[in-house]
Formats: sequence, C-alpha cells, structure tokens
Amino acid sequence: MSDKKIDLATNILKIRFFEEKLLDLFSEGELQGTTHTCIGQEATAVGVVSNLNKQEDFIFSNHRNHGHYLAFKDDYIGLMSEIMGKEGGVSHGKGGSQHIHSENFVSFGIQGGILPIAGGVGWVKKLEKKKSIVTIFIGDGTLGQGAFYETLNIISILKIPIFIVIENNGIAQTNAIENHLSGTISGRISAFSVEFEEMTSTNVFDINLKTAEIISKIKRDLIPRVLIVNNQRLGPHSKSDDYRDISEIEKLDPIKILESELKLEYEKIMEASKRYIEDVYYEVSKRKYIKEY
Ligand SMILES: Cc1ncc(C[n+]2csc(CCOP(=O)(O)OP(=O)(O)O)c2C)c(N)n1
Ligand SMILES: [Mg+2]
Repeated sequence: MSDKKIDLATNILKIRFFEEKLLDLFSEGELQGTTHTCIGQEATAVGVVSNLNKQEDFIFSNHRNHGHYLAFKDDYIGLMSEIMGKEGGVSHGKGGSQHIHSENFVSFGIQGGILPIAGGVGWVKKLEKKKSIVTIFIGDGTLGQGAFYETLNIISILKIPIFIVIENNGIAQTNAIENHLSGTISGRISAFSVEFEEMTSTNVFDINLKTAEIISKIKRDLIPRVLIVNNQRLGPHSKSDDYRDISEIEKLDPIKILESELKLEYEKIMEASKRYIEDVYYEVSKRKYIKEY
C-alpha cells in the first residue's frame, strides 16, 4: 500500500471519527446549535482536496463543510474548539459548525451564498495571473438557487479557472432529488457551455485520480470545470431529520470500501485514527469556553 493511499485512508477515518464524536457530544448535551455531518461523503472531500495546493488554492464550502475543512487544513483542534465554543476555535467562536473561515477556506450556511463570492475570488486570481484555483463544493439541492446560474454564466464568459464540485447525494434535507430538480444536473451545466464530468463513487482512490486530472486541466487551460459526484449521505440532514431506509446505501460507505482495499493495514490505521480524535477531544475539553459576545 503506497503512502499516498494510506494518507487518503487515514484522512477519511479521522474525519469519520471526528464527526461521530461530535454526534456523541450533541447527544450528551455538550454542544449547542446544530451540525451537518458529511458521514458517507468523506471520499469526495478527501479525494478532491488532497489534490489542491494548501497554500495557493481556495475552497468555498457549505453547511456540510467539516470534511472539506479538515482535509484542507488538518485543523481538528481548531474545528472542534469552534463547534464546542472553546478558546482557539477557527472562527473565534462566531461561526459554529457552518461558518468557517481560515485564510483560503470559507464556508457559509446560506445555500449558494458562496458562489458569487467564489467567482469574484477566481476572477481576481486570474487578473493577478496566479496559478491558484478556486474550488467550490455545493449539493444537488443548491441547484435551486439563482446565484448558481449567474455564477455559471459569468465564469463561463470570463473563463475563470474555478472547479465546481457538485456533491449529488440525491437529497436536500428530506426532499429527494426527483422532487426538487427538473431535467438533469449535467444538462443545466452544459447549457452554460461549461466543461463537466460525472462520476458515481464513494471510493476515495478513484475520486482522487479523477480530480487530479481535472485540476491539472483547469490549471493548464485556465477555464472552469465541473465535476458531479453522485455520492450518498449516510446520516440525517442534521440530526434525526431523515426518513430513509439506509440499509441499501450503507453498502456504499467509503469506509467499507477502505476496509476491503486496505485489508490487514485497515485495523492499524483505524485504531490510530480513533486515538487521534480522542486526543483532539482531550485537548479541546481542557480549554476554556469563550466569553459571550
Ligand atoms: C437559501 C437557503 N435556503 C434554505 C436553507 C436551509 N437548508 C440548509 S441545507 C438545505 C438543503 C441542502 O441540500 P443540498 O444542497 O443537496 O446539500 P446537502 O445537505 O445534501 O449536503 C436547506 C434547504 C439554507 N441554508 N439556505
Ligand atoms: Mg444534497
């Protein structure tokens, strides 16, 4: 098993254990507000983000941002502190789970709100002749927002090097895609003459290879591209707001795929990742709560 594969697997497991810990803390009444986990979708986050340049590139994310942030910044203590309202939180306690800002990473809870901002940042980087690209993560449900089409229009006309990753988990809150999206996602993108590819996968290694290709094309040609990843949300939208029977989609759990690919090495990586998150929690639990604003 190559170091790269072990790294991808470790990131997925750390993100999963981090979010499971958050859910436990919510159940124990330790956390306020809400949170949206990316449980089941970690392979998209890790597969895409591992191909980005952590210094030069930008990520704009959404309400389901933990995996994107952790894969990009590796800042488990900062995010857990933020969500627990402790000192040292990445957004200084003002962002909670949804509004994360750290240099070249921004997430925002209003669906589609990040799109025009990300388009503007991409435009500035192009004018500055920087090789950095802006990656945007949105869900299928966000294709109901007009800002998506305005952004597609302008990035297509101005040839802004932006990578839009649409995580199509087939659901928006409790609303299945067939009830909220007419036509097809790809049809909507091709209407704006934006290049796109589509894959159905929860295998981090496959997503990583595909996005390496797309990102190098964006950096070479300096035009926007879209990747639609058909994946699965294994948990509720937020907490307990779900009606699906997940027994069928559970088979697509990215961790089950890792288990079968990593074989003997899996147990070792899994145990180390679990311990890592327990250490993160231990560190954050010792911190003071921030004062009220
Ligand atoms: C403008 C706006 N309308 C409604 C909401 C409430 N809301 C939060 S997430 C969500 C569904 C998002 O679905 P999708 O884009 O598919 O992302 P997913 O939750 O599946 O990751 C809704 C309706 C919101 N945050 N912003
Ligand atoms: Mg969705």
